[in-house]
Amino acid sequence: MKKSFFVTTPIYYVNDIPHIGHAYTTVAADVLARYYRMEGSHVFFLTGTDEHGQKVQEAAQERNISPQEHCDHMVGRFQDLWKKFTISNDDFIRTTEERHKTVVQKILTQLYNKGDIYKTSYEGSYCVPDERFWTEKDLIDGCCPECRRPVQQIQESNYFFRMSSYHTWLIQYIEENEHFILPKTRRNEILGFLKQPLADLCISRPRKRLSWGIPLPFDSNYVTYVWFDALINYVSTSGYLTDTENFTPLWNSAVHLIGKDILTTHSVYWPTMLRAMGLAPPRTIFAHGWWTVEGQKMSKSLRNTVEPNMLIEQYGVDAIRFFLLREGTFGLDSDFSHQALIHRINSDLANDLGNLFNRSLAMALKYFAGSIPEPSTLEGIDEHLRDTAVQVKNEVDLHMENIALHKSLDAIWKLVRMTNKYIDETAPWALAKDTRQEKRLATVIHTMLESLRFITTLLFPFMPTSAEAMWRALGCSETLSQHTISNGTQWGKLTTGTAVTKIPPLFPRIEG
Ligand code: ME8
Repeated sequence: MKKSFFVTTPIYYVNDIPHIGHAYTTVAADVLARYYRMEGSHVFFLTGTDEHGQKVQEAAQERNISPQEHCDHMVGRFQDLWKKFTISNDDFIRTTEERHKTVVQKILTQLYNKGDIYKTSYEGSYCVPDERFWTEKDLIDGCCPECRRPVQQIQESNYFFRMSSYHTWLIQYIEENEHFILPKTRRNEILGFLKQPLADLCISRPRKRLSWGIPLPFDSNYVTYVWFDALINYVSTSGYLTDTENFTPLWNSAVHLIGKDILTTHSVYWPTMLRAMGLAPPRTIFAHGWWTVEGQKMSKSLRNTVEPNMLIEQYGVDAIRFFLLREGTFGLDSDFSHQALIHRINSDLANDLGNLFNRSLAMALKYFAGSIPEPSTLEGIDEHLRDTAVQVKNEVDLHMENIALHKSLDAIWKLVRMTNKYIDETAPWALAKDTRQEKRLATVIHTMLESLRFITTLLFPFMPTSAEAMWRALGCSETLSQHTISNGTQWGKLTTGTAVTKIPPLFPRIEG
């Protein structure tokens, strides 16, 4: 049976328009999904939108339309952008869909009947924009610790989830499962957080205050708290309660990619909810870092949000996908600037990769009329390049396993640079001047094209459109997406005699 791989992004709020932060997580998930598909796994890649809650209700009111109309309008921005980014998601969940709401209500009923949900009266400081209660000690200067806006004193009856009863279990689970929360710093952060007492979680909102939510099946005066609704998307889409045979292996392989802003909800609320439901936690929660823009927080009020559609138009989709994952360390914060983007494109893509590709094809065309020549015995320098290519493939596998996406790109670039160096050192232009060196020239050209085939295969998850174009230009059969990684990275698979074709530069230099 095929191995399973289930990867998710957060489901994004529809009240915001997508920016590079959202694109970052989604592209990263796409890279993992494409890699595991190529590796031969059964992949389920899920993204979507979070459509309930106060902010959506208010935004719809402002526009004088119904919340559903507002969501229907906004969801297209995400779906269109993911198409432009060549995102290969297998499903797209909207929390307003029936298939989701049914599962949320079933889970609520199950936990209520089990005694894990109870009603009580509660008084506390409430942050309206964040839809969250805070205790007095959480507040900073009397304001919400997250958004720093003033809180309101509210008293009301609500339903609570007995999160506190899973406190000890959660600590033990995190301690015993090193790869559950990654990177390690985030794991330590959560273990630190769990040293404090863990309160029960308020999971309802009175309908008179918030009507745009999923009604509690056992009390129609209330709707579900948006996080209790949203987190369930990960199981409502993957067969929980509907298709156990499919669900179980998928769930055991689940990786949630998230930003560090939603670490607590994912690594405290979610596993305790799952435990109450009788399910194991996902395999891994990976919280990546935060993008700033020219050193500043991205925000609507600063008018500095980076609009991905414009970037794609200006620089090309693969350049942006590449930049997002190459610029920083996956897991730490990164900074966006046009200058940094242009620098990356010019140095890594135009100079290193583009140049390598163009000059290799040009030489195959010039010296062998574009027909891949037959190699003879490899010399030390050829073997060294071959061994590096194989080693790089193994490194990429390891880094993908650890979700160290930047390290995979580092490894691939090691091979790009090594191949450029190989060409400089073997100097095919000099060999071409000496007819006695014809066999050697054939071996050198064959070896560099073989290395390019490796590079192209390994690049596919990151830059699918460019990799496909490179694959075709190398005269390889079918499309790259029809090949497995092991097939594309087997040295010696390049077919002698097939024709390479010259293509326009994939990554033109950007001036200015
Ligand atoms: O939190 N840098 O949705 P959201 C990096 N609906 N990543 C960023 C970013 C930035 N500056 N800004 C946003 C929600 N992100 C909930 C999630 S999941 C069950 C419910 C990315 O629209 C990052 O992945 O606010 C972050 O976690 C997510 O967008 C927040 O998206």
